[in-house]
Amino acid sequence: MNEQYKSGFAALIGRPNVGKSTLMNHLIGQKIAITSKKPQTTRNRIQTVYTCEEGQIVFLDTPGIHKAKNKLGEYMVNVAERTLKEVDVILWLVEPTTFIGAGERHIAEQLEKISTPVILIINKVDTVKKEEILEFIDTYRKLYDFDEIIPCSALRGINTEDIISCIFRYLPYGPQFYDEDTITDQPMRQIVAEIIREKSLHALSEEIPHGIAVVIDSMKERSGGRITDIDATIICERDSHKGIIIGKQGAMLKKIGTNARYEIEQLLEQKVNLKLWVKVKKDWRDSDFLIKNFGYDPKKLDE
Ligand SMILES: Nc1nc2c(ncn2[C@@H]2O[C@H](COP(=O)(O)OP(=O)(O)OP(=O)(O)O)[C@@H](O)[C@H]2O)c(=O)[nH]1
Ligand SMILES: [Mg+2]
Repeated sequence: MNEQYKSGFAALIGRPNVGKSTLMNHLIGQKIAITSKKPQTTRNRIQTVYTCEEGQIVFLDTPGIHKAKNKLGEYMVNVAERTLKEVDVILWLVEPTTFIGAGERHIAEQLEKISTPVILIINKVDTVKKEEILEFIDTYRKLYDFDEIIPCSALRGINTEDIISCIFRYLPYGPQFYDEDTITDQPMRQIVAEIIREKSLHALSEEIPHGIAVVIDSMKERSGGRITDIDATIICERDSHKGIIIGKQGAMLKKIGTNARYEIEQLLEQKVNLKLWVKVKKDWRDSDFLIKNFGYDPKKLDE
């Protein structure tokens, strides 16, 4: 074994909306996980790979840990909490604040049960005064015995290089798991579905976005290879939501489609013909069968 090369797994955990996906995208230098202002954006575990001369870090972005209100929520929290046990180092992201809520205490309790090293990342420091940061560090230090504490801004790229070198300190020597071109384990169809969900999250106001799932019905490259046809369905929970997603004379759906198509074209590096449909599946987030059908399969966690 190469005694210089390090490799291992780093999990990003924390409450919803603290910036886990934003930070992971920033660290690997590519947008793989979708992000939004709305909490509970990430629903599945998303694996990405960072490779450099020193070694390889496999990042696992997880859904925000929260009080689940339905079966989909339970699934999401389960994904996040199970990930804790399977990694070499944990990056726990928090808001820059001196207020520690029940959500943070719950996470601290989970971490007490395991011995994995924990790096506290105080994110979004671009939104606070520099002088305040020491106070935040002091507050969090009382909550848990962290191995390291790093303040940063994932959005502005402040202090994020320190995170990489810090992670390597906690990784074992080991082989390169993936070739250096590998960025993610997410299938292309999945990334495309997520882009459409992200654009829906961005375009729609409160309440509705949480009840949305996106399914790719078909995705085919035309012969000649310069254009891909994609048919996708946005699933929502109520007839009234369907009306809002479609919008006046289809304006909302058109906006979501245009924004998604633009980004999918960048990703696939070719023209895309995107057709979107909207379907109602009442209360799908509480149906074991439907949540599995839409890609949130508890069995997959055992793979
Ligand atoms: N000002 C500021 N905003 C940030 C920073 N990092 C993330 N954000 C914003 O915070 C919001 C949530 O970011 P996400 O990356 O989606 O958060 P998340 O923790 O993955 O959220 P869930 O997937 O819902 O658990 C987005 O609007 C981001 O642009 C930061 O360093 N500074
Ligand atoms: Mg996320």
